[in-house]
Amino acid sequence: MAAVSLENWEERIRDPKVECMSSDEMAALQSKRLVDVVKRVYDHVDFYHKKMKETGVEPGDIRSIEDINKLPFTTKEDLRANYPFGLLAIPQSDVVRVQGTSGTTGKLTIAPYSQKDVEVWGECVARCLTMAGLTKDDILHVCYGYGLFTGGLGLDFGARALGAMTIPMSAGNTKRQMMVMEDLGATAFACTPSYALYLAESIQEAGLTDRLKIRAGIHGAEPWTEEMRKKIENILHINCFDIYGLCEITGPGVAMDCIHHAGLHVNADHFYPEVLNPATNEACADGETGELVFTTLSKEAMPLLRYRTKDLTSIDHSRCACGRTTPRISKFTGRTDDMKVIRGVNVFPTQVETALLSMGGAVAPHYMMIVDREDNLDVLTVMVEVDESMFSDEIRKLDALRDKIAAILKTALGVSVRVKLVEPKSIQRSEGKAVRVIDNRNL
Ligand code: DLL
Repeated sequence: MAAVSLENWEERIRDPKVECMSSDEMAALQSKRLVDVVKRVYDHVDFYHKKMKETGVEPGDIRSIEDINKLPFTTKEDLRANYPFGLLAIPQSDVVRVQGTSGTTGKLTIAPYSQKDVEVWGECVARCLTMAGLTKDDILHVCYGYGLFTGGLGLDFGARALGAMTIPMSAGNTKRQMMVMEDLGATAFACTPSYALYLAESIQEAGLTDRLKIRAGIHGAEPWTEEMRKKIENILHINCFDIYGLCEITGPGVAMDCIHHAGLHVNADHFYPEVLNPATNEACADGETGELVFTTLSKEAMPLLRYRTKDLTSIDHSRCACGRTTPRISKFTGRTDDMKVIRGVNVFPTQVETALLSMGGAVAPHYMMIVDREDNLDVLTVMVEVDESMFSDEIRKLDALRDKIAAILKTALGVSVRVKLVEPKSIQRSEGKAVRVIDNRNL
């Protein structure tokens, strides 16, 4: 396998007219689309009509993108209250498909799409695949699940728009995944980063690394760290890229990082991003972390105004070294609801991942956090998989390793942690989104 080359990278921009637009041109395009979408939802969606009346804002008050903060927010609870089709802005007969969240938290959230919505979605994913250096000559092996979850079909639509060959493997059966990758000569693969690591280790163990033609990995749907990216890249000698999205806005393809890995480029002509201080709802300055909020600018079936994603990030409006001018959001630290408050300290699973990967090869970055309450005190236990070579070592050495991990985690997180070392491969591998935290506190 060989990494993607940087040669002629600047030529690999799918839609330079949009992706390299000046900020004034982009603002003009966004303003035009915002005025239009606000009018559409006011006229066709009862929920927005009422909400705008309550907020005291009329479509005529929205004249440019700068007026966006006059608009009301939309939350996941609003989507649930209007489940399934209460937020449709077009006749139901013009809906061509419905996608949904992976359903890890609460009731299913669905998102209907018109024919044009599906086309825009495919086009956005095609821009992302181009960012990863893919062309129509590539063969994309998709091991995201196909179904209501947007991962499989989203990558599929993108590869189709690009003209690349798609292998719609869907998730599961790692041995078969490896066999098909080799037989059909896949040059790129797409799956969650946690499954990518598992697959990479399996490829290495099977001695297949040099027999595969993979050059790029496209990973997202869950938070992952730069350290994790480098780990997968080093095992497979490829480049990995971070793709972001959510079914309510348009599955994967909302944003993606380029070869410079300096944040994820948002397809901001279709999805207008704001990063807000969750306590005050004021806009954060560039570089400041806050909640990501999206307004869909071109969506027909279910346009959303100022949708609160609960994802935490910061924004950078400067031009990227790749030549794109689209705003970049930083790699995600997590979601507001992933964050655990443990004895008053905010803890994210990604902090554990970074700390474990900083230790070199002794531990594998497969981990699980368990939060309990004992005698009214929060107790955080981190289960860590020990590397095969360490596990056969004597108990004394394992005790020393456990103490070392506990000390590193305490410094990284700011709270004491109980570390439990477990056998290699004993933490459950997931083919979809990894479950990293079990909270037994019933808060
Ligand atoms: O996870 C869409 C997707 C599929 C994205 C495949 C990328 C690749 P949902 O199931 O609706 O959609 O979950 C959306 O997943 O709000 C984030 O919390 C999280 N998420 C998605 N991509 C990333 C990422 C898909 N690259 C929720 N980094 C979002 C961190 C991500 N978190």
